[in-house]
Amino acid sequence: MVLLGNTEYFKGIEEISYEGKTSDNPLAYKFYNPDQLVAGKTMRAHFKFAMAYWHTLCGTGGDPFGPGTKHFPWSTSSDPYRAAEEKADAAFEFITKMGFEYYCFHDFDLIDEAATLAESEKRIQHIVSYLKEKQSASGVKLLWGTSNCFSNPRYMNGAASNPDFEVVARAGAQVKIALDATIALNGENYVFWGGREGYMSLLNTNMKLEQDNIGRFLNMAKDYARSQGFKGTFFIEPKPMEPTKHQYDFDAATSINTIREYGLQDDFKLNIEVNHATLAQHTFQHELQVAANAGMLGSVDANRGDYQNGWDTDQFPNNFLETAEAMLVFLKSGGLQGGGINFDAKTRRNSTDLEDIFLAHIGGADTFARALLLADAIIQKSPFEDLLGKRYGSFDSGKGADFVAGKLSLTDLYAYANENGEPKQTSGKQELFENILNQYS
Ligand code: XUL
Ligand code: CO
Repeated sequence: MVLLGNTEYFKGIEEISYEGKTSDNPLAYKFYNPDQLVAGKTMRAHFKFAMAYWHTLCGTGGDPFGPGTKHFPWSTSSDPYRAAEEKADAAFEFITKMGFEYYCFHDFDLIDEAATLAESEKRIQHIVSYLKEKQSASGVKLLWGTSNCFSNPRYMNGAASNPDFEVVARAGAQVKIALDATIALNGENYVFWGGREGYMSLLNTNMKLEQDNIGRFLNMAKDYARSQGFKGTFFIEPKPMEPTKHQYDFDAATSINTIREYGLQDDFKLNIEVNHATLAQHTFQHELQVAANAGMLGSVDANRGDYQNGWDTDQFPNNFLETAEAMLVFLKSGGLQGGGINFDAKTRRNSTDLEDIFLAHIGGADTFARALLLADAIIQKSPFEDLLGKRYGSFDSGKGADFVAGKLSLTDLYAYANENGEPKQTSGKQELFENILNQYS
């Protein structure tokens, strides 16, 4: 294992390896076996697991009722440059020990924002060259970069959708710098999550202008990145609410409309986040399927919400049966286009041991691995596909096949229905499908 900085931050924790289901070592994978082939690909290649810089290195557990609880041994220096290097050292030690290959960041997760744009850019450039060295020494890669255009108070009314052009331009400058950083680090993709792109009250909002400005802004960002040689994919990450009441990219279907309306369909796909799906009153698998149907299933932010409340709790995934329903969509639609599984998840405020960060990511990776194995078994061995095929069998031949081929008119349907009388009742068999999921687990 390569340790790149001088300090070891996660002392006593070695590289996490696969020990199988019977292992009682909490710091071992029970299901995630990176080299194991599933449906013709290694688990490593299916998932491209990534660490999220913001939660793992920056989130100390503060909530509206109290400050952070976690005492991270990195970012201790009062010099922002040195503090950022410490954080990068900890990040790469963590990623390497997890056996992950990827990470994701917002610009100012990497290094603190400065008082001026020029100094902020200088800081980003410094940490980017530091990260470049760490990437080449370790083989770790950047899954995607993004810019935080929502935390700074200047963005309280939005970034690209801000009613004030001064702020829109400032956001443009920030995105340019974040794109430069992503490109310099060979980032494979670039994410736009809406942040404060939405509104609280229609009374003070020109919704049409705000949405059109987002369309213009995304096109500018795409054109700039392409002109700089960026070959990767842009992702929109849908979310229905939080921080604004009405987020413009509410869910997958709404975001696909944004992409198509502004002519971005050749360059943009979706990054689907589990907890964002459930906040939109959808399931994760529904959002994956909507994205896949449009050929836009790009990447995943893995986490989970909480059944008893309605906000973005960003917990680590731990329900393999639910995740298996998502992995059925994942496998049947051919996986992710360009992206990976980024753990956009945080340990709970009272999980204060450094070890907990490892346990959480191990649990998340094992949940996805176990779910993938289950989904694969269902597809390969169970009657699931046959049952599904039979349910739609009336479209395989005769008039049903003519209908699918676009050969029938409404009057043809009229004539057919008149001839054939009342359709016979056909059960949807939902419980049978659910039982198969249980049986093969
Ligand atoms: C917010 C969220 C973000 C995006 C990147 O809910 O998920 O962290 O993933 O900006
Ligand atoms: Co996210």
